[in-house]
Amino acid sequence: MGTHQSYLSINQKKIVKSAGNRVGGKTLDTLLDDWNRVAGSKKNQITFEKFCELMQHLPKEDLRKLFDLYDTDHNNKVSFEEYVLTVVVLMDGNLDEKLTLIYNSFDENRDGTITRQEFQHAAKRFSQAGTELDREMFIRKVFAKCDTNNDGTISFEEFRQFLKTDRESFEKICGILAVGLNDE
Ligand SMILES: [Ca+2]
Ligand SMILES: [Ca+2]
Repeated sequence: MGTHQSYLSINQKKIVKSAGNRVGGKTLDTLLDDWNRVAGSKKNQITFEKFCELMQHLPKEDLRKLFDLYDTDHNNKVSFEEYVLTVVVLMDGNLDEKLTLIYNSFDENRDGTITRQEFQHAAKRFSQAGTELDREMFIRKVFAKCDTNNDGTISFEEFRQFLKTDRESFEKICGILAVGLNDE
C-alpha cells in the first residue's frame, strides 16, 4: 500500500491481518467474494467505476466521497487491502482508527499534516449544507479554531481535539464521513 504510511497512527497491515478476528470470518469471506466478482482478483485495484459496482447498495453521490476514504494512499484506485482496512475500521474501529481514516482522506499529499487548502478542499468534498460563500467563511472560521497553535496546519492531535470540542462543526465539515463516529 505504498511506502509513505509511517505517519499514520494506525497500523494498516496489522488491521488487515486481524480482519477475520475483528469482523468475523464470514464477513471477510463475503468481502472477498464481492471483491473477486468485481475486481477479478485480490491483486487487482479498482477504479471509481468498479467501486460503484462493488458498493451498488449506496447512492452514487455518497460513493464519490467514500471512494476517497477507501483510497488511503490516494492513487485513485482502491486495492483489496484498502477495502478490507476501511470496512474493518468502519465496522469495528475505535475512535482513533476512525479519525485516522478521516484525517488521512483530508491529507491529500500524505505528509501527515492538513494545510488550509487541503482542509478547504476536503470540506467542500465531504460537507453538504450551505451556499458557497457561507461555506467558505464557515470553513475559514473552523480552520482557524482548529489550528490551536496557529502554525497554519492541522495536526492529528488538533483534529482529535476538534471533534471533542466542536462536534457540530466537525460533522458539518466531514459530512458523511462523520456518520457512525461515536465517542468512547
Ligand atoms: Ca489506493
Ligand atoms: Ca498534507
